[in-house]
Amino acid sequence: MTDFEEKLQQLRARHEQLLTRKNEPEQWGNGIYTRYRHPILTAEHTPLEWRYDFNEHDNPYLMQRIMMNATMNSGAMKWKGKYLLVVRVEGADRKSFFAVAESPNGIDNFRFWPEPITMPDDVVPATNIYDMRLTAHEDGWIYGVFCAERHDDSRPGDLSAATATAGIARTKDLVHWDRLPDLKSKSQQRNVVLHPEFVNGKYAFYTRPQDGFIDAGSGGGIGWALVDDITHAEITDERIINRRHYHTIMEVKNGEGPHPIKTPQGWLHLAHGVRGCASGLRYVLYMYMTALDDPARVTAQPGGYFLVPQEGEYIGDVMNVVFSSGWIADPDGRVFIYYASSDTRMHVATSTVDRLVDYCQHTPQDGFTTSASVETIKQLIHKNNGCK
Ligand code: BGC
Ligand code: BMA
Repeated sequence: MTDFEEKLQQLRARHEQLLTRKNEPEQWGNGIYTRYRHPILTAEHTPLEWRYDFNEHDNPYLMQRIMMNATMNSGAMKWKGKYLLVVRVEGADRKSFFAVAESPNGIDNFRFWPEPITMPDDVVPATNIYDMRLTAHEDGWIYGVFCAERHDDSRPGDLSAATATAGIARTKDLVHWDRLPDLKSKSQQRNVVLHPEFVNGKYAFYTRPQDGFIDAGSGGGIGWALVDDITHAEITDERIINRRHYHTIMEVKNGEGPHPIKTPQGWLHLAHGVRGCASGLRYVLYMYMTALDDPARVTAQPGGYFLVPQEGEYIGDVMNVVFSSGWIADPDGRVFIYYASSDTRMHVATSTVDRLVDYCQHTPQDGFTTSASVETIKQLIHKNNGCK
């Protein structure tokens, strides 16, 4: 065996070891969900074939020819008995692309399919696409709705000026994707999510109108819009169903995560909230519920955050961020929450539908002032004292 062959063998063995590493639940949590010790996907999990040239003659030093930077913000669904993610993979060149990874149990042994997704372009090609939400819609198609970013050519001098639009594609097998025209909307849009059922016979979208590329500005929060024709999706009427609020975890921005989970008690929603602080923007996850007969009517809004970065999760490309665009509810009631930390790696936390509904219905609401929060704490103390 040559040196090269030996090095290659070691590389493959190490990679295989990483891919088959068993994940372990963390013992102490908040009772609401269980986190796991290891990230489920990192840049190192991407196939070696995507990164190395294995030809000894062409790559005598066995160097990475294409480096991968991150795996994050993934759509998720159960597919043929497997837990499947459409991962936002980002290369060293800052271009994101989508790639499918699957696991037999939802918590470890995630493995990428051999090739990234070839996503057809819309009429005006995007520079970058990211953060796909997957929806197996009752019309029989699997939809991917994602952000398509383009340079804002109305500001030619500004290299950071960009526009965010919702791209829409659909598939039956997650390999071949048909691109539909981007969502037409008066404002820019990111974090657009397709509801899995028809509502009044129409396609229903969670939206996030925003004034600029970064700023939600006058965009009041998570919106709701019904669309007649998904093949020419246009928002004509949009209303805000979950508002941002001063001095909360979602003061600056919020956005729908994956599409909500249907439960007998209503739709369970996972979303992200953003606030500004001295170290930049802080992204956390929160939950809310809406009515079964009206997915746009909020019925429960637990106060505060649901999940925030912890320990090593704080560190990464964009610090102090957790973001979720995918979760899977199993028929037995288990829920797999897939989240990325600091735009760098993917994690899982598990819970159950019952626990999440209980969390939404029995966590005190935000009273929006210190006095109200202290009252809420005192009520709990008094209740506990009464129990003695
Ligand atoms: C990045 C996204 C980010 C957005 C707004 C994009 O260029 O790819 O990750 O959410 O900018 O900051
Ligand atoms: C956004 C999101 C995510 C990202 C986050 C933090 O606006 O859409 O892509 O995780 O910023 O960078």
